[in-house]
Amino acid sequence: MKKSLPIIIIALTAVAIFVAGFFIGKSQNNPAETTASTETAKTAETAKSAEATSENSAPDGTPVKAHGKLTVDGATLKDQNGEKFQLRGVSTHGLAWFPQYVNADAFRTMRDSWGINTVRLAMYTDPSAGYSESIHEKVKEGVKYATDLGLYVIIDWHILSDYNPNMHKSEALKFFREMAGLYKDNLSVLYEICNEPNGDAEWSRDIKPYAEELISAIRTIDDDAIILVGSSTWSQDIDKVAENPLSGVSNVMYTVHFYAATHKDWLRNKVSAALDKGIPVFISEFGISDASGNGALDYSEAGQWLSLLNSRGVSFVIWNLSNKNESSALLTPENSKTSGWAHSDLSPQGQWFVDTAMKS
Ligand code: IDC
Repeated sequence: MKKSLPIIIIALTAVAIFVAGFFIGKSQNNPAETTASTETAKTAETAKSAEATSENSAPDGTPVKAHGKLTVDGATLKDQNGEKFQLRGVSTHGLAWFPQYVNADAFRTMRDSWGINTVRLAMYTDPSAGYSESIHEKVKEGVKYATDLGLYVIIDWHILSDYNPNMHKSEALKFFREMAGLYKDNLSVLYEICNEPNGDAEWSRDIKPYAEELISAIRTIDDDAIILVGSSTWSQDIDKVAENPLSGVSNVMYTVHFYAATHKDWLRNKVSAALDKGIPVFISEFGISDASGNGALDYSEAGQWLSLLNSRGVSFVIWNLSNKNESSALLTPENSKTSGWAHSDLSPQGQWFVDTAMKS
């Protein structure tokens, strides 16, 4: 008994030390584990909220908040929920000629009273049509108003009298690198790289190589925004595009422009055929007058266009937000209000757009 006592004491002490060690270990491990898991949770939370901010910081209740990041799937434009989505909007006139309509109240009026979700900023690119680098500031202003209002916004490199996009390619590259740098994380922005090639500019020979170069320059900076590409004959040759589309690109759509009193079944047929082939078509400019932007409105052809676009979910943007004395202007020439227009301030085309197209 006497001999075994120290052994028992040693054994009990060992057990006590072991048990204490176990609990001390636990109590040391537990906070460490808790801290680690809290840190992980915090990091995840921070990452999530940062993601949420860069992913969708548009104000609640706005189009961009509801639809967020846009993607192209086959011929279809989709929103952040993977749902088919149609942009419906208004193009400015040339920014150098009608800068007064690029203001937050104008965009708010069009969003809230007319129901649009998109504004197109038409920046003519020929110096004779008012282009100089200083006009980039007007584009940035427009993008800011649109973004603040949760609207989508198309940055339009509006070639027209400079009919071949390669004519001002270096300026275009510089411009879109600047824009992509500013807006690569902005969910509102779409880039339109050549409004309407025309004259002898050909899709395969001139426009496609231009588009490849521009798209690659933009993609180096902004890897996923929607890019809109025009075609020859004032963006009517969607059939040529369908024969020889761009390859290895994503989130790219092809524009078709129509003026209902001039462009009828034959152009609608080309649009349908292209869509059937899986070519994503985007109407980034249209009017219901003739192609000059003036003359009588053709409501019946306009109705046929609307049926086609709505049945196929094709986006459309009407020309133009100004009070110029021409029938494609959405405002009457008499009124000089730059926002908050009454119904009577709208031209016949303006009234058709708000009452018919936007309600269709
Ligand atoms: C027109 C404007 C007109 C301007 C003219 C020349 O409505 O006020 O004088 O441009 O710059 C397009 C073009 C678009 C044209 C429009 C109507 O993209 O710039 O605007 N149109 O002609 N393609 C087909 C028609």
